[in-house]
Amino acid sequence: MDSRTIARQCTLCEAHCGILVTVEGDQVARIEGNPDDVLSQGYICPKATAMGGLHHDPDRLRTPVRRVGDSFEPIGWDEAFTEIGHRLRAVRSAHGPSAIGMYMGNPAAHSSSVIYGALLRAALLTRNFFSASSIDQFPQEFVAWRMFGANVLMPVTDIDRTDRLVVLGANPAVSNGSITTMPGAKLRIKEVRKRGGTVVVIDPRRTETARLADEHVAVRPGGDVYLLLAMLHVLVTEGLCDERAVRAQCAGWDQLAQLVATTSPERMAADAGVDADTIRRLARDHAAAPSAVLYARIGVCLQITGTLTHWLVNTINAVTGNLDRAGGQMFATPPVDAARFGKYLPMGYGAWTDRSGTHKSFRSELPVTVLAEDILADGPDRIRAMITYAGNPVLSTPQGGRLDAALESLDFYVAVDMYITETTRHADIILPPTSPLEREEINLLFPVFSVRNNARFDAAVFEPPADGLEDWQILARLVTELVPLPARRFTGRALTGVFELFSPMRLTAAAIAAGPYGVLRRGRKGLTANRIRASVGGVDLGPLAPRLRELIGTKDGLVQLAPPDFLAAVREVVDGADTAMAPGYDLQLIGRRHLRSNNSWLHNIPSMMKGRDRCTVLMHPGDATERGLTDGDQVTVESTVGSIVVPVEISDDIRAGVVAIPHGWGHREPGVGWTVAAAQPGANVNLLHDPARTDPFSGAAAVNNTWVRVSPVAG
Ligand SMILES: Nc1nc2c(c(=O)[nH]1)N[C@H]1C(S)=C(S)[C@@H](COP(=O)(O)OP(=O)(O)OC[C@H]3O[C@@H](n4cnc5c(=O)[nH]c(N)nc54)[C@H](O)[C@@H]3O)O[C@H]1N2
Ligand SMILES: Nc1nc2c(c(=O)[nH]1)N[C@H]1C(S)=C(S)[C@@H](COP(=O)(O)OP(=O)(O)OC[C@H]3O[C@@H](n4cnc5c(=O)[nH]c(N)nc54)[C@H](O)[C@@H]3O)O[C@H]1N2
Ligand code: SF4
Ligand SMILES: [Mo]
Repeated sequence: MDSRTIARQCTLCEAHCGILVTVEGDQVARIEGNPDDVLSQGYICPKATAMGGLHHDPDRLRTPVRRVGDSFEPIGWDEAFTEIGHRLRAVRSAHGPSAIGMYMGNPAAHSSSVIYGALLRAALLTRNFFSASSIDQFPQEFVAWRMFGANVLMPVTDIDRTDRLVVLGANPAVSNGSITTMPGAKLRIKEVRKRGGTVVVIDPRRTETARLADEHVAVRPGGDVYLLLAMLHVLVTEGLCDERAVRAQCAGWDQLAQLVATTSPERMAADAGVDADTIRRLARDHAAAPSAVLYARIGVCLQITGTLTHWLVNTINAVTGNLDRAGGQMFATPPVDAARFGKYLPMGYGAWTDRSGTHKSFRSELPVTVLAEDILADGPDRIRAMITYAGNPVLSTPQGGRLDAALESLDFYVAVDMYITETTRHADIILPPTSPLEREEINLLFPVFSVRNNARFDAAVFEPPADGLEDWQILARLVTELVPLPARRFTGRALTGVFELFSPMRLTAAAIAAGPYGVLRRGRKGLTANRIRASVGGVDLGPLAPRLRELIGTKDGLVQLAPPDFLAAVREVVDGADTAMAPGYDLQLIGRRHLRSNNSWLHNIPSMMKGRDRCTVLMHPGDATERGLTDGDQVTVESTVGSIVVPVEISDDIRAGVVAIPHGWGHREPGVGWTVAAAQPGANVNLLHDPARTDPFSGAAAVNNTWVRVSPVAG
């Protein structure tokens, strides 16, 4: 049998590890790490093989399908687009552009088709745009915008050169890093210690990352804001800040110093759940290290204090002189330099609100937690039609369990997805893109957040089927269908022709040529898409270099350490009671991720489902004994808004008083859609999270730190 090996990347998570895909006949025979990859150097995690599983999955849709009752039947592309155009235009002309809502999910960011996602969004002219960003990095973008003047300026953790890595609410040993592309994070963490550096993990659970660290600090869920305020108190009052860096880079020092004058470790210790001596030591060590970096992610981002915590994280890095220097927080110089233009991008903050008037738009979108209500609540301005693209919000977002009913109540719903999922099963029509192994591209986004500057090519492993469409082609056709008749009769075909000329690959090639390494700037030696295509494993573009001055978009060109509304909110948090606490609920629920799982959508790949049940509630032995529970018992986990049943998993890795349940589970009974996942469905933890609990600045869902109670299942 003929056998061939193709180099590309695994596009399942932000690490984008280089892989070598060996194909025998028309089957993926093997997927291995590419030792020549300039960023991942041969590392892959167990999920990489799922790229093959996805491609061959019999449940993956290969043609558009139309819903008939509770099942789906295949239809042709032209028939599908004609019907979609007709239905969407009807909704828009009767109720206006905002009657069509759109949700864009996480995998959209992992292909360059995302350019066309943005185009479709613009063509819709809707105020009701939602994305996975509001259940992910929104607080970090908000902070980047307020501190550095552009939302894309979320700093990268320079893990490969730091002397002290302090990880807060992230588990890169499993997740392989996020808003810092660091494939093989585990090895990089080990390297910090090998070269004499220190690694500290601050997390209510002794995670896989904590096991690699010098020290684990089991903070109370939601305690980080107090911990960081107390660290700042020590840095300021003990004169440990890097005054030169502060003077050169920052504004707001006096207000900041005044704010933290009262947040001593002794005062903050109880709320942080960390003793005062430990906090003092953490602050002193951060200042004393030649370079040090606080790296924070989902565990502190998806909290009601998400914005405040990330502001304090960046502030501590900045005042200790660790912003924009090797070993601290830095900004990459990617081949397409999106960060340089970030400051010109309007954020549309508060340009409109959700229907209840509670949430402001941020970067012209609304938080996804309001989606169900904005469809269901009666009124002329409700959402009547939806487009979802690469998202599964029924499982991934807290909606009080109402999104199923909401999606079912729509006049029309079209999904761009390769599976019938808990979400897309409500669609009238599902449009499946070709498989990731059938597309070629150069990813634009993740080099913006990579630990080393690079450019890498994704080769197509298989020819796409003759009648297959990539995501961008589907999205382009949707844009075309939105053009009003009769104009469309003339422009429809012409537009499709124009879009074909501007494929993401062509646009990327042009942007690279014009970018910081491109031929237009550097002449014949400059970077081209063809050169990237020809380098198996990509082109290394060197270590990150300081560039804050060039990128910063604040009015005075300085890092804003003390936005007045942040200061006011901190005062409230410090003086107020814990608003999360609910009488009768005695455990704090947080999330966790597993190495063989990726949000909601790898549970249909048999190789990812081996081993014991993973959708369990992790509980401290003391808490289990108190409730008379033994390992594996089925328990009911209840919050003020919902309840689910899962098995208990007892472990002293988790702080007493805290429980952890992974998200992305709660699959359907066998029927249409995912057959493998249906055999081990798990339960949907997002039914426990209150959609009303959000970060008040960015609107991001606060899915960490929900008060729950756990009891044995009766009988
Ligand atoms: N409780 C809790 N909830 C969470 C989180 C948490 O920590 N705790 N984490 C949140 C985070 S960080 C994220 S990013 C979100 C994710 O939230 P979502 O993006 O809404 O959900 P996913 O599970 O990633 O679903 C992705 C969907 O895209 C489809 N898909 C995959 N690849 C492609 C492709 O190339 N093209 C198209 N068209 N479709 C594709 C899959 O079939 C699947 O249906 O979940 C969030 N939800
Ligand atoms: N294997 C795998 N990898 C993934 C994904 C996946 O689903 N599976 N998803 C991908 C996506 S979309 C993303 S965004 C990234 C996310 O990447 P990470 O942020 O690294 O992912 P998590 O594992 O959710 O880590 C959050 C950590 O925060 C801790 N935590 C919870 N509450 C608190 C708190 O109050 N304070 C502190 N200090 N810690 C807290 C949790 O115990 C957990 O260890 O991972 C990506 N990589
Ligand atoms: S860490 Fe795993 S899932 Fe993420 S890109 Fe690498 S191989 Fe793929
Ligand atoms: Mo995410």
